Amino acid sequence: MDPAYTDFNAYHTHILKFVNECLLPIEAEVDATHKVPSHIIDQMRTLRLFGLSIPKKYGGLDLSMEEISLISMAVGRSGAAFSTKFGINIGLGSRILVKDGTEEQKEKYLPRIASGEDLAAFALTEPEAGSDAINIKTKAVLKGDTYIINGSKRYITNAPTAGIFTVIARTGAENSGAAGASAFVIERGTRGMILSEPVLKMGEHGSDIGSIEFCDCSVSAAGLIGGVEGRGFKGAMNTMDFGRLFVGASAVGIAERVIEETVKYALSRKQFGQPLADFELIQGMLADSKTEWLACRALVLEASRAVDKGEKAVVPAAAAKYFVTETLARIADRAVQIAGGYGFMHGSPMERYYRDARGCRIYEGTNQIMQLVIARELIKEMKKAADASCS
Ligand code: COS
Repeated sequence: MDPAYTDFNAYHTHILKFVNECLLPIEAEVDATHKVPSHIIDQMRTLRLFGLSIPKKYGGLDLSMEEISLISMAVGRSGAAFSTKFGINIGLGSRILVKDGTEEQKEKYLPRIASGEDLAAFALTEPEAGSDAINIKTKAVLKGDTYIINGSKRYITNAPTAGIFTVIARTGAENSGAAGASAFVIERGTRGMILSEPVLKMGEHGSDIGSIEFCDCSVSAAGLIGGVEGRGFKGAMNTMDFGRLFVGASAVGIAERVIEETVKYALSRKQFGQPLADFELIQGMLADSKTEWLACRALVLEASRAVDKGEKAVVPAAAAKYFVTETLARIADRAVQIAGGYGFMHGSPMERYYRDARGCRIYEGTNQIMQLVIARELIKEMKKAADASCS
């Protein structure tokens, strides 16, 4: 094995070099064409990015959460479309299999996901169930040894191109809540699974999002993850804790880059006979961005270390996602403000960062859901402590 993959610091340096030399120069092209070139995906495969979190036994690198966050920050410097290419394989598209899958399922699918041979997708969201994820309507009915799946999924990252799908569907009655939702692993090309073309988005061009229609889609019972019904919702929520931390870490990378490009611009653009960077009101905005960025980075790393120590990830992950993506939005907004007319023009990097930053506050759970998740846990803990002191 390449020694770069066994020494984390060397690996990190290697990834940063790849980002700076291969990804940054093509950002504008990817934004304009909505496509990440296939040779870049091949390079990502060679760099083992698709297997960062997956156990070594199945071909992954099995990095710690802190290490994954550092790599995500590094790739995040080049914008969210590149991070998303491998982000689903290491998170939403593999976590349920890693945690709950049978050995047979792991051996069949994880090596393909870890190598990047197949892109992965995670299908939870529906036309009528996004934030209200517990109320999914897609139904899976067991007939003999086959599940017949019917329903629709929306806004699914990688759906147009993925080879392996984790799909959450209802195996229980309509009002069966979390206990009635199950997770399935389904391969591209399965009869009755219809994939849309990529839909156009405000930002993150190059990361494909599409919808899925299940019309009497037949999935062998061997596709029920873990072979047990009713684990799908909790598996999905658990997976999302990882996804939220990943989004937070990538957003730290994007914010770092936005600040760098803004300072460069402020040094190069002159007004009233001096560079923008010499004006104290501009300096105030730059200082705010840098200070907030430092807090974001510290929060993500602290949350990642908590996960590595085995602490409950729900609050650290939601807090990291919430705080960092709201901060990124402010940093991107200041970047447009500092760049003035240039920042407002289509095609300027500031305009692209601004559009890219917007999605992070929505996906993997809106930031309003993050607030709910954090507050509910806080209240639950306080009530538990109060009950314990009374008894
Ligand atoms: N890990 C493991 N289990 C979890 C969990 C987590 N992070 N979060 C919730 N659960 C469990 C709960 O413990 C509960 O189990 P019990 O029934 O055994 O008590 C069950 O799942 C249902 O949870 P809850 O009662 O909190 O469900 P609600 O419908 O009230 O609320 C929210 C759940 C709103 C927090 C959830 O639906 C959510 O996060 N929605 C956003 C979904 C999302 O992120 N969508 C983005 C698209 S997918 S990329």
